[in-house]
Amino acid sequence: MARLVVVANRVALPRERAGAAGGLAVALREALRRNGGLWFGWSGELSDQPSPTPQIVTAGKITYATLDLNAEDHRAYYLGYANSVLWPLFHYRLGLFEFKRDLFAGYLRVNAAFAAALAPLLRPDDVIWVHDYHLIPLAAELRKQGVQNRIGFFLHIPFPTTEVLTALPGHEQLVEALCAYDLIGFQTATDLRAFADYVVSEARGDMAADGTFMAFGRRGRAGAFPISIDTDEFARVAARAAGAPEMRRLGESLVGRALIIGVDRLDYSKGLPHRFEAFGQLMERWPEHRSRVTLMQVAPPTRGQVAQYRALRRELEGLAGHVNGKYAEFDWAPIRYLNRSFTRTTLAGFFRLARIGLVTPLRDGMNLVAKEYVAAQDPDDPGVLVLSRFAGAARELEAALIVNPFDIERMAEAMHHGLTMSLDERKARWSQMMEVLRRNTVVKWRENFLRALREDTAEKAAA
Ligand code: ADQ
Repeated sequence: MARLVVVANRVALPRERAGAAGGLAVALREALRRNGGLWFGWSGELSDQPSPTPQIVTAGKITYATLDLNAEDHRAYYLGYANSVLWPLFHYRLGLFEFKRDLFAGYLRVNAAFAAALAPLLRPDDVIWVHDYHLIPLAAELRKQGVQNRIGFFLHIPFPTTEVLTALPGHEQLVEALCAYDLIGFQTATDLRAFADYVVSEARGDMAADGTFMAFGRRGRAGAFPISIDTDEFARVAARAAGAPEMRRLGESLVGRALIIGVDRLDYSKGLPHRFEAFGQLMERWPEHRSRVTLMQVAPPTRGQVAQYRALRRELEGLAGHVNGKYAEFDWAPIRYLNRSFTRTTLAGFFRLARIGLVTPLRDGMNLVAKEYVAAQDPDDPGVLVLSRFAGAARELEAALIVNPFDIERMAEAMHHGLTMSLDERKARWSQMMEVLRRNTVVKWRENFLRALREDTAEKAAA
């Protein structure tokens, strides 16, 4: 079978500890190992004069090829266009996106440089799988380099509706570049529909029911491929973690109080201020929960160089301080707010201890924390997932308590409902969600995507 080439902004290098890699990195590595593979992307390093040829590291059957960025490209491509333009816009935050032409130019420049560095490493029958919004123009740039291989793309974040997307200057150029892929994967049917609408109403193209599209003179296929987790493995890790010293410490510190847990990157898409306010309302409207419930929010800072992220951090510190100042007792603080990360194993253990998993993004491609929380539960005493309707995961985890994160009152009610829910109802809801997660794992996701990408290859060859 053909070699697989994975391209992503960041490369999970082999020196990163096995336990630290998430389910996605593990699933991709497995696929690369199978027939030999190449993982290509940014090294995560900055240098004054980066070499245009990648650094190569080989580990077993996998070759890792990485490029450094210079400070200007990092500013324009990564901090700028990817994270201050596409990220807010694709998460429906028109008020936060800051378009400047030089950022778009930097984005295209880095994509072109990546393509120029990758092209010489490719073999004619390689299948190429590109990941995420940093690299939308990569296929178009590879085509300019004469690359004719099958190239697939998976978008990990939402694809916005046409009205939102057209606010982006140069949206035609971006979507035209996207259409250079042979297969475009989205997280949900909603994202796929948004893309189809753009193709038909803006690009005046065609899209058939099977996802085949014709736009900008290019034919391709698009589909929904909801990403997931390694369900059974995560459940095993959580069960094993239950006996670890951290869990004992957490358990002891709670002295019988119920735990509500939130685990997110510190990002404005995750709806953390709304969540803290809703928790404040829970304390206000149901005083019986005071001194009996603790919200633990784990949120390590990300993208600290972007102003909006610094502002969010300050806002959350203020909100947590406000709720704690109002309701804390000398032996109890309502909110434990931790700006740090934990290992996957420790998080899995925390999830299992928590009566409620609070996953309330304002917009999220999928949200794997929701799935991990469910997988981590004790089948005999499962907790309750409170889940935003705007997370891709809500399409699959219908047995969660689904909330609109803009409706603070309703979120507080959902927490109250979760805290008072009968064991029978908790078990029934959890079993339904677990069934979904056992059916659709990260391995299934990977296989479905690669099958679709390769199927087309076979069809082409037969034609
Ligand atoms: P993220 O926005 O990072 O990912 P999410 O899917 O929730 O969001 O998390 C990805 C992984 O990071 C999970 O395995 C999770 O456990 C881990 N993680 C999150 N917060 C953490 C924390 N505080 N400490 C340690 N680990 C943490 C993007 C999209 C999502 C999409 C994923 C995968 O924004 O919508 O689900 O990619 O496609």
